[in-house]
Amino acid sequence: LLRPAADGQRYELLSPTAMPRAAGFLWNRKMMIQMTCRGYAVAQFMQPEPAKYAHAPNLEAKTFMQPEQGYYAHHPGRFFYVKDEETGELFSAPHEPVRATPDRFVFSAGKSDLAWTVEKLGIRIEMALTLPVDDVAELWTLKVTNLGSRPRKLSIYPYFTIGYMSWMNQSAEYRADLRGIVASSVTPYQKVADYFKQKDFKDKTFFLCERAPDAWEAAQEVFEGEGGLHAPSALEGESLAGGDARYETPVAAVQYRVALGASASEEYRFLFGPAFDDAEIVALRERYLGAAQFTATAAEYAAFVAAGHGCVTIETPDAEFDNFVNHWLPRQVYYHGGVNRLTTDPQTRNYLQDNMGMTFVEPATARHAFLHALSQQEPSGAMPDGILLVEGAELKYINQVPHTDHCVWLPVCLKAYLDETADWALLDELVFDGVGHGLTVAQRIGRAMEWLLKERDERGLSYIAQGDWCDPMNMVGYKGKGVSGWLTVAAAYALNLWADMCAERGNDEAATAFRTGAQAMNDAANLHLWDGRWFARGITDDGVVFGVKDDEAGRIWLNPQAWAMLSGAASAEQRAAMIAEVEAQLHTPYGVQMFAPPFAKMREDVGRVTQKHPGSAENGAVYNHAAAFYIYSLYTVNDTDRAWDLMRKMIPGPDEEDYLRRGQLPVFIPNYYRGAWREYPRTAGRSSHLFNTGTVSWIYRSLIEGLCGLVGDAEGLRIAPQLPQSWPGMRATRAFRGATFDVTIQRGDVSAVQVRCDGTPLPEARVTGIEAGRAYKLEVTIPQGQEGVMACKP
Ligand code: CEZ
Repeated sequence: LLRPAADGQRYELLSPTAMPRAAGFLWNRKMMIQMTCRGYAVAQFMQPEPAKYAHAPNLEAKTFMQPEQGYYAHHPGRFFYVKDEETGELFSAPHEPVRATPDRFVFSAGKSDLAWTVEKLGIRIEMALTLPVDDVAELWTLKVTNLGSRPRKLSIYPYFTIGYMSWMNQSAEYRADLRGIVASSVTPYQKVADYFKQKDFKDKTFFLCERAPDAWEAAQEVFEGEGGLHAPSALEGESLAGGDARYETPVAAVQYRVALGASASEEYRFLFGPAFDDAEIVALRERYLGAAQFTATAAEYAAFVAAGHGCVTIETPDAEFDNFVNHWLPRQVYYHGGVNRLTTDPQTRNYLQDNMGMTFVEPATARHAFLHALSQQEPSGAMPDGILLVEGAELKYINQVPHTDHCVWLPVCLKAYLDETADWALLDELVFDGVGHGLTVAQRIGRAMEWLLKERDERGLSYIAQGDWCDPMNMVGYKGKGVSGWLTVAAAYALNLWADMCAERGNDEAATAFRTGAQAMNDAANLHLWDGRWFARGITDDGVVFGVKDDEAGRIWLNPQAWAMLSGAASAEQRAAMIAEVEAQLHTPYGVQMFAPPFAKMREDVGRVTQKHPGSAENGAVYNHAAAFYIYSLYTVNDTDRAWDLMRKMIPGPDEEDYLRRGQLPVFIPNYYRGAWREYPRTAGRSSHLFNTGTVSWIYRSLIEGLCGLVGDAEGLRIAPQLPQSWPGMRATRAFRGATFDVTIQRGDVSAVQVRCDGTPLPEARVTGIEAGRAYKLEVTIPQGQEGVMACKP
């Protein structure tokens, strides 16, 4: 059904029906495309706001990418119909729209291309997609092979949907001069001001052919006719009619009539994407559309993706896990840090956490992002709800809803950056805000921490306003009084981290002040939110504590427990109780739920989260971002086996049953798997297929700092691996501060971690005086049944 290929560089799925939504994604500096194994596609590019060049058949709402995308027959996609001219038989690759059972099917997700092989009627279709690095265009290769020994007569019809472009103006025609179909439209608007904003939009969609086609059709309805997409009427005739679309839904369909001798094959290349005008189309055609250009572009794009390889590769007893970590996890981290989820105003917490991950992949980008975010700090010390990335960007959608957690992420994410780079000079950089006011990074973070201390009620708990990390928890505090239990301990954690950094810089006075503040918050959490076995989630505007044992729904939430471990609010005894309750109430075979039981109806003093479908997204799914916090927190308290178990469950597989249930290839972590495991077992475990998620930064960090235990400090690299009990050892190659560490970890009769560096025993499990450019060999011995030392200490 499923297998890694090319040394883990690719993943292959051998059925178009077993996991119909299984998908891969590609992105470059300006665009992203996600494609399912069956040929459906969702693509977006930035101009600078996200836009589409292949649309749904009706006008789409434009907001964030949706989880569990529904696909339907007319969904945007890239397809090739194949007709046997002699028998009239028809199939299509990769699978849609004809849905004929193939003789052989391979969907192969690569890191820098997506490829399919489909065999049917003695014909092999190979199709492949790659992208350029800096332009918005899809580079498609199609190879058609006659697998038999008799000559064949075929018609091949690329069918690239363009869809409903605009209610104001849309059309399409074949352009012999450009050798392709060009659709034109006007992005709809009503306000005059929008005319000026939109007049330079790329409102054309082109489908260019390297080889001139024999015929074409540009009107979707004419192509489909009465036959429907399974057997379009236009394919009944010898030749497509050569039609155009005049205020009709456009399509790019062309026809090649081809005679193939025994074992012969033909190759075709196409370019698909948006453009402003003919001149741009001509330029793109010249730049990309040709065999040599395709080869060169594919190599450049592969190099672009390969640059995001991350800082660690591992070899453990779990080969599938290694494969995911070595090839796919850093790729997803790199995607986030590179294009910020294709928005111009990423939520501040997302921007900071995505760049926390980028610390391990491209630290210079992370550094720049931290400075950029701080330049938008408000005079009060608050961080805005979103970070504007380009001139003219605006805070939209969720960023118009006031959330109170954004300051927390500054020290949390910076801590990872400083541990990795020891770039303490960053804290002295001057950052100017919008009104030209200059403060150093350290001063700005200090202000953010003071803001967190200030935004508390008389009990010392943090106000939630209309949301904290949990976006849709919008009605706990909309009247101005409700507080967040999670935010209270998260702020305490942030304050403690910042206090440590102040101390490291010799500012003991600030360190003491912030530590005292953190203690006060932890105390307040204990006084008002400890519910006997776990911490409550918050207190509503009307003073109702929720996330407690008497609650029918939303009884126990993961976030307050995870962060109470990080902040130090939880004693060892409390920790043991919380962890036991989390295990009993929240663990599922697919990971740990964000809370339980899910809400079955609206709770007006909690908000929108309770209206989501039970078990989806924040309403009691295995919401991986929250699970990742918990995993990280478990590593900080050396709960090694539990951390490992949950981390492993975040990746689909390795057995077939699990793949089928998740419905996803192990090439990314989705934002959630369906939860409501007790209430709706049929759908539990199903992947959202949404690869935008803060999860990956935290899992990469947990892997490096927790499992491998190879974490930096101001002077060097500390070594404190936390291997699952069942592992006798592992190997890791870790790039760190310009040096390379080849690390072998084994169990032995030692009572604490012992390290030999290039054959010489080290006095402590830490390498200092690291020289960039040098290769170090570390032999690490960890205790049998090791309880370990805290690598990522809270
Ligand atoms: O958004 C994510 C946010 O991008 O939800 C997380 C939050 O921490 C991230 O910053 C948890 O709430 O508004 C909503 O209901 C949704 O919750 C979405 O916005 C959600 C989606 O994953 C967006 O991609």
